[in-house]
Amino acid sequence: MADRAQAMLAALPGGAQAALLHNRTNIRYFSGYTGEGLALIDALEHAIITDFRYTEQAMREAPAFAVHEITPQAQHNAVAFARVQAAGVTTVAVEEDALTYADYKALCKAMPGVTFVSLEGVPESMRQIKDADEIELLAQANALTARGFDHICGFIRPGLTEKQIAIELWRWLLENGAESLAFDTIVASGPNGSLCHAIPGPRAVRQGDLITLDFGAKVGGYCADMTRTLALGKISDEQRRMYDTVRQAQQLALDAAKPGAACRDVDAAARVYIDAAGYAGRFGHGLGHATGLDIHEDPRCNTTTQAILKPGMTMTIEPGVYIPDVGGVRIEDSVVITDTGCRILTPATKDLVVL
Ligand SMILES: [Mn+2]
Repeated sequence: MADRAQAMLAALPGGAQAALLHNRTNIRYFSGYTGEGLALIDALEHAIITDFRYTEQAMREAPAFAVHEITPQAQHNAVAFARVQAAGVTTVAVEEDALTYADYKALCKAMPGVTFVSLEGVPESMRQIKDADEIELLAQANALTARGFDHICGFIRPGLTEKQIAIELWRWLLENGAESLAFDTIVASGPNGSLCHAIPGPRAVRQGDLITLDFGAKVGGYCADMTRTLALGKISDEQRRMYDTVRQAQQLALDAAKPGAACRDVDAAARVYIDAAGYAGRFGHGLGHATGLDIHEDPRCNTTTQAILKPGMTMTIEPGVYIPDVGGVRIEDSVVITDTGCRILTPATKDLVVL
């Protein structure tokens, strides 16, 4: 992690000699610290600035960082100003998407004479390429998530509500190694399946439903993301055709996901197929996104991105078809881009599971 801070210092834009971080994910990425506060990284010192509630935690989680505790007289920005002056720093880079306008005004007032420049997404760019340790944690998180899918397939039966199914998934994942869930679980049954981000509700699942489950465990801070749509009892020919279409589209996108590929082309590999199958306009979201410490990271695979896939990126591949009043199908794997293609991190079948 010390290497990461050094690498960021070497890449600071605008002549900045220090980075003052507000984004908690970035602070964790560089230091290991997961609590509230600021991180100030310059050539003299790598520091966490926090309050009494978190001091001990910061010292445990970020052994390579100095920990400075604020006082009633010297709050976060004042402590940062003292450290900046000690280091002889005159230009500080900040994350322009992590500060409110009020934060920025307070910072300028507390640090007179200091010039602030944008960090220009340097941490987020670094975070796009995962190292071996990060990929291992993502693999563990996704393997656990896939086991959760096996469990829930043995649990679902007619009469259970979407919410009961979501609670059981949450319970099982937490009892089996997840530190938390990576995001709010989606359980969308029957006609609710056309809502891409449906909130699990009181609807009881029944024979003839397609049920979409989108969920993920968090392990070591890293977020898994998988989706499967399964069938409860006998489904119609049209539901089956939706499933087969999405499955083939997902495979085409997996085949296209390799280093050097334009994310837009990977999206198109699935989208062209879905459109040609008669579902034009029914796949209304992007194909996928990067995952890491945050569930949604850059790059994205969609119709407008300019991004190019590189080895070490971890992406979701998640096409879907959504038809109001009928339902929906989505199939999602998490993958890591390798030197030659991509490796699926989601060890779960994509044959239609019929319960
Ligand atoms: Mn996703």
